[in-house]
Amino acid sequence: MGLRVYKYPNNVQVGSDFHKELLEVFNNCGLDVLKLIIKKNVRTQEKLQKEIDELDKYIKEDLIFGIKEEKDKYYKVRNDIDTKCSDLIVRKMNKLKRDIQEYENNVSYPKPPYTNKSTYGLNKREKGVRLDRVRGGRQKYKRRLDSDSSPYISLQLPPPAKKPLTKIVCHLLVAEPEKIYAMPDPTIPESDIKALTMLCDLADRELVVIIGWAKHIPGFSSLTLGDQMSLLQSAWMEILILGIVYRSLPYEDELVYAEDYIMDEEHSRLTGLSDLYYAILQLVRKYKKLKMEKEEFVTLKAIALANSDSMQIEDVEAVQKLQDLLHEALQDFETSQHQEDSRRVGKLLMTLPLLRQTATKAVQHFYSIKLQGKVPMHKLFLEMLEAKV
Ligand code: 1BA
Repeated sequence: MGLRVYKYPNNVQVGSDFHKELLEVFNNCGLDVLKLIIKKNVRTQEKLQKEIDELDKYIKEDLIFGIKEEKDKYYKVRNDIDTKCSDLIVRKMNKLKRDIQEYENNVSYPKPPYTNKSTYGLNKREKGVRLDRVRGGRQKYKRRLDSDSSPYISLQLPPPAKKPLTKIVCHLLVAEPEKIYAMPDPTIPESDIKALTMLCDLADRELVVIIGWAKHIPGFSSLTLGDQMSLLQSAWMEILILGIVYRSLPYEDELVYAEDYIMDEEHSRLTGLSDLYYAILQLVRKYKKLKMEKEEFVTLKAIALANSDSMQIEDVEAVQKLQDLLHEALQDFETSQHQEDSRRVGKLLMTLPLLRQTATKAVQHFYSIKLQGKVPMHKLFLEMLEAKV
């Protein structure tokens, strides 16, 4: 990152409270710089994405795009670019993980150049090492993690590093969509219709996001368009609900439908959603007990899509391949990150029946709301509801 911003005043005693407090200040400063860089990168990314979308539209509207060979060529080029990008992302993510580990182990910064216990007592070699560290970059520092020179550091040797995440899990983490906000209109009086309208609108917006997200699942875009559609039409509600469940993990008995739209038991009852509330909460409890991690959430979500048991799959083998790929990614993740529990993959997969059952209930409930005709619904949400029943 090159973000280890630090400057030591004179006479800092290694391991002293002051030293520790200083490190905290350095960390906060580095973090703020990082945030700024992320903000800038997001802006650049948005701008570039706009350009890509425009070019993509332009190319697809060109007559040449109607010729199969030309179309294939275009997708091959895009695929190559995606592969290169995802390699890059994996490398960056691994680097970031290493950096995080160093921060966590308090070995991110060189030690202060000298302490008020002057260096007279040290022999030449030790003095040399310290002077090295004054000017030396952190590369030098990293390789000189000798335990004899500082009790402070030697007591905090890093634990054996965990293996890097699999490429697919990294890719899914990066593809994870942004937060959504409901922004309820405060001038409209509260009612069950208002709440249901809000939920359907949120679901519709999140569906657009999910369709974009699915394209980032490695292998999904190479399925036929028909199969992509069939999988989405079977799994959409499971994916929506899993999203709510994951975001509700930090809360007690509340469901996060959007960052600013969190429903508790009473609100759910007043909206006629008690059954759904308890079903989703049961899932939340299961994942809380497992302490589900974000990596597991994103992979499980992709598995729910690939494993949605649509009756209309044309290329069953290709879908099976996608399932195998994602299953393997989850298995690899657990093998490297959770050696303590060899059954963790099974435990995670065994939550999927409850997810399916909950999604089925939700679809039925919202289908009956649609039939009553009192809640306005957007086109995509309606289309999905109709495809499912
Ligand atoms: N889901 C329903 C399903 C899903 C939603 C919206 C999310 C974030 C939350 C209503 C039809 C009904 C059961 N919300 C999320 O997935 C995404 C991002 O920051 C918070 C509404």
